[in-house]
Amino acid sequence: MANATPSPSDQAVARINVGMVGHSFMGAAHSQAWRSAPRFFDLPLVPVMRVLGGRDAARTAAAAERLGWEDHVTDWRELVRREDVDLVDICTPGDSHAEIAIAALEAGKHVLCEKPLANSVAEAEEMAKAAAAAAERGVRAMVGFTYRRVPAIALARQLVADGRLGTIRHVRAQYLQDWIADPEAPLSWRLQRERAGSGSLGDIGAHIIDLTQHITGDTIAEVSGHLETFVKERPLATEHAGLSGTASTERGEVTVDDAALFLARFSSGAAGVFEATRFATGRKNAIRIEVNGSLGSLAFDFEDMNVLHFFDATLPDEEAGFRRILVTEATHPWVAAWWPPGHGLGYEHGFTHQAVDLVTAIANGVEPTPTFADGLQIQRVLDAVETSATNRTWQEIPA
Ligand code: SOE
Repeated sequence: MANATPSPSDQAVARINVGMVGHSFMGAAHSQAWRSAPRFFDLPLVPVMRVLGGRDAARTAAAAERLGWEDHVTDWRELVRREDVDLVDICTPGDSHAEIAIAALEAGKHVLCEKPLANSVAEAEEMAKAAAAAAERGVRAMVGFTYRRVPAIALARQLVADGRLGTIRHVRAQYLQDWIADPEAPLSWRLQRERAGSGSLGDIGAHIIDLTQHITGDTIAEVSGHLETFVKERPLATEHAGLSGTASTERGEVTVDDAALFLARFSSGAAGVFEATRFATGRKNAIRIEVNGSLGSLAFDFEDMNVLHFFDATLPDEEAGFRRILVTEATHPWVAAWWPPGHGLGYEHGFTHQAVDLVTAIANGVEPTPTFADGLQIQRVLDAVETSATNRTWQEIPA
């Protein structure tokens, strides 16, 4: 059952047993989150890293040992059925999200699912339906849009919610990487439509869709998209070798976009420009967001993730200017649990905050966000960008 399981050894500390499926890049990031969350935060439920699932027995055993899981299995169905698993954490490619998440929710397990929620709107709809049914039984589901939980992003959202930017006019968002700029970089699963659903669009474009909607509290109503696949064929990847794998001598077709660009109209009337690419040579993980409102602006770049730039247009012209806020004070969200001011957080901390917020929501019996319904809405935006790019027309996002 999904309820917290009291530890036999210490009835005072409520535990939540986690089973995680997948142990590559995201699996490693989530593992460190489950490990560090109870060590830095006072949690109402202490996660126990009970069992790791992976297809290959030897590799899964090695990963379980390295990442700190008590047990390992090769069949996710067994993991989902296990009585000693309360929460299923899905860190697999998108083609298995729907099946695992729905089975887990039906088995009464809470679910954390990596982004994007699914590979299609149809799958995401099924998942959102399963999550809504599970919520009635107190079983919770959340999508892993971790960048929401970077303190500077939370501060940005707060400034907008407090009205410090006034009416939002412009939203500018870029997610820039370069790990496949080399045409000989291997054809990993992230470059295969049947595994990943789409390319830059779903993998990194989904993040900036989520972030801009999260910061502004607004939703994208309409899009006009353009997708580009610059390199149509690549050497096949040998499995399990980092983000892109190592190259084999055989070649295969790239079936996803390399770059995704789109214009967006937000429900409020704000105008958005979005760019997601893995060909921005020299940009490693640059998530750049700028929002301009009638009373001010804010700007963020993940490559300098502890900083938020804020321009307050209500100040006299002689004093106004972008202010560089170091978001490392104990009064900033989540920061008090970590280091003294100025010592900074990194990529992994967003995952820890995600684990903290998820188990806290479960303990408090409230819905964690982003919900599967939020994930479905983002999936609809992704789908609309693809349709728009194919038809060369603006495309509305269905409500
Ligand atoms: C690869 O582009 C990737 O690992 C994404 O899949 C993640 O969501 C992002 O956090 C970093 O880049």
